[in-house]
Amino acid sequence: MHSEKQKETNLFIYNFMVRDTAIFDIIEKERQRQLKGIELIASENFVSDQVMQAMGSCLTNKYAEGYIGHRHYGGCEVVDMSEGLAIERLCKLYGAEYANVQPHSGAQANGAVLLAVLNPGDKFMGLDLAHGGHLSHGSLVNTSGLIYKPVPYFLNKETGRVDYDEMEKTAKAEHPKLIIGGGSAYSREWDYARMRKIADEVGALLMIDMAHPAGLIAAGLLDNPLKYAHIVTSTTHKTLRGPRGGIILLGKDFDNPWGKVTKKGVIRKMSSILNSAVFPGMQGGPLEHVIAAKAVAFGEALQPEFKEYQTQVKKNAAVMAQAFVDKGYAVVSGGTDNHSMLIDLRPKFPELTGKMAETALVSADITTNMNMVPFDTRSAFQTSGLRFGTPAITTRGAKENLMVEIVEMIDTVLSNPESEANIKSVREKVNSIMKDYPLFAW
Ligand code: DSN
Repeated sequence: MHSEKQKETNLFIYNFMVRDTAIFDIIEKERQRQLKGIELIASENFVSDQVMQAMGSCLTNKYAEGYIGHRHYGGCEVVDMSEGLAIERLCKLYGAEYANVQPHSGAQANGAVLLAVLNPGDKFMGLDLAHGGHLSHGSLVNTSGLIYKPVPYFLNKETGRVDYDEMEKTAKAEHPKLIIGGGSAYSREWDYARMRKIADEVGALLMIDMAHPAGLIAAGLLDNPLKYAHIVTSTTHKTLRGPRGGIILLGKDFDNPWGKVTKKGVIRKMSSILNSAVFPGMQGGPLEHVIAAKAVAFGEALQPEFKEYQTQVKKNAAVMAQAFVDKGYAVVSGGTDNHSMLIDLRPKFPELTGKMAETALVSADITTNMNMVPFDTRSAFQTSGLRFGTPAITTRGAKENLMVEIVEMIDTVLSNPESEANIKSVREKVNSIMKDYPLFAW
């Protein structure tokens, strides 16, 4: 028989020895999937080991509702330092004077902005989801569409680019309080100056969601929306290559008096309104371990190597889009200015849905996602398109030559998507190639 003391000791040792194999075996499976496959989802990336270490740190244990120096919990002096560093680095990266690094995601960041600048039922404009917009820019199944009144704008059918003339007409007819630019499946540079002009003409605020190209913008390879927009939001995990999360920045009109007037007649600054919209408006406690990981990622993005990486992301995307065109695929808008591209499968494979294509490619260890294309004739559950992006594969060291080879393999799969033998031979090739592209230093 063990004494009570011995039992306690045993229990203590047991807690340290018994591994939760149920979950850690699953994590290992995912690690292997990431290692052996070609990752082409435009919104994904592979973070550095330091970013992962910060996310897995003891900072996850800390509650810190509130903001630096004004928390609702004791013991926040240390997390105040890492949150401060995250804000300082982020502002330096984009030339901002205000940043909020607490949003748990891009959708939360966007939700907070809507909460800050709109009242329920107010009109705002965003790019239609099927034309490359985002769920949180006015989809009727999202709070943005459930609480407020979205008025979509669209791409031009001929050019596959945002139709700014139509946007202007709609804005003048509808008088939205806010216009949102940016999207999830739009491969072209935005005309922020034109959007700001339209917004000014109708008395609307301009918000740019730069989640997708944020890394390219940080590296100076695309125009910086902070020069034009009142408010800029982003995620931190796409081209920016940080942990999953969101951010909000104020643009060039930093704290001009377009804030709300309180009942006491005081004009509240927009920075203060946005902070209140994030907490306590949208969220409770910030994820301080993720905020520390954001700080690490922003620090990495300030290094010269980050610009080299982003330059390669952009080059790889241009070569990949051209390789698709050369193989007879319809690339929406004919190409890309950023890291992503949208393929309309209908001209080349009229019977092949995005869903079928995604499934066949995933079986060959090439990961992408089905996507609606502008003027799609199929539903969001089938779609006629595929979206591709180069941030993740470029992190693994891929250069232009591999892009051409990847498109060759994608074409082989899609030309015969029901053949197991065809898929197997591509998968073996993919797995063999990826052995030469390291991931996870540890
Ligand atoms: N779901 C993301 C994407 O894949 O683009 C956007 O938030």
